Amino acid sequence: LISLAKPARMLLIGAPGAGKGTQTERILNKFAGIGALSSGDILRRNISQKTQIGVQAESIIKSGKLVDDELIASVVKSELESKSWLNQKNSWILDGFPRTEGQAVLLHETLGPLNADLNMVIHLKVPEDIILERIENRYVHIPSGRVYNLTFNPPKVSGRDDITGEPLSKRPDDIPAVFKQRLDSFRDVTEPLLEFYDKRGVLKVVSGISSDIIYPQLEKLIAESFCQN
Ligand code: G5P
Ligand code: MG
Repeated sequence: LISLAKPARMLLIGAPGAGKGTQTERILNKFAGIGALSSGDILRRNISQKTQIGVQAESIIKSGKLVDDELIASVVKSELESKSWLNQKNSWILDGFPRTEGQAVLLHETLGPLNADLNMVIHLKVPEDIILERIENRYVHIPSGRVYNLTFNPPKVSGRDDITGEPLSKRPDDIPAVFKQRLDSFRDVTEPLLEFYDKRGVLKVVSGISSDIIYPQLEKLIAESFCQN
């Protein structure tokens, strides 16, 4: 594992199925001392545990729409608090939050006063026409957020998580009609966020048709930005 010389507070932005979860896992396997939070994983855990937040979010997620900015911002903020990541020292990756300008402003209200704003926002740019196939073949392990694909990275035992052996499930929003709505949300409200972060000088772009092409670009960016003094 490679150590960081400076704290990294990163956000991954990408279309549904672009590989945010996949790349997060690869980064954590390469660099020491980085944590990660996926807003979608937090919501899915809440749904499976039938919490009040889960009950509120379930039908929205199923429809492919976005949950309310204030709701997701407060959920992520309490996760950051409970992990003691609200400081200048810790390094972490946010996967999937913020994904609207409203959410970006809410996060800045939390991090700005701590002098701990995001210092790298990475757009994972993948052609839309190849990602539908990916999510149709996706299976997830809800407790951990680990993600599989029947062709790209199949589980060792069919239908079971590699680490725990627990059953995998299909996400209810991984069907073509809902995927289209998720892509629309991405184009309408998340893509404009790229400009917001570009103006603040923290935006980087990596692109390619496969996660294997994108990952080396990501690794290089992180190594160059955070591993040298
Ligand atoms: P999520 O959970 O954030 P999305 O739609 O943003 O969901 P998703 O679908 O989780 O993003 P990903 O993480 O970018 O995609 O992609 P992934 O899981 O790593 O890869 C997709 C599949 O492709 C996997 O099966 C993987 O194995 C495979 N794969 C990866 N690379 C390759 C490759 O190179 N080749 C091939 N063949 N396969 C590959 O959000 C879900 C919902 O939660 C709510 C919303 O309702 C949202 O729709 N939500 C929020 N609402 C408001 N604000 C927020 N901030 C919210 N966050 C979540
Ligand atoms: Mg994901």
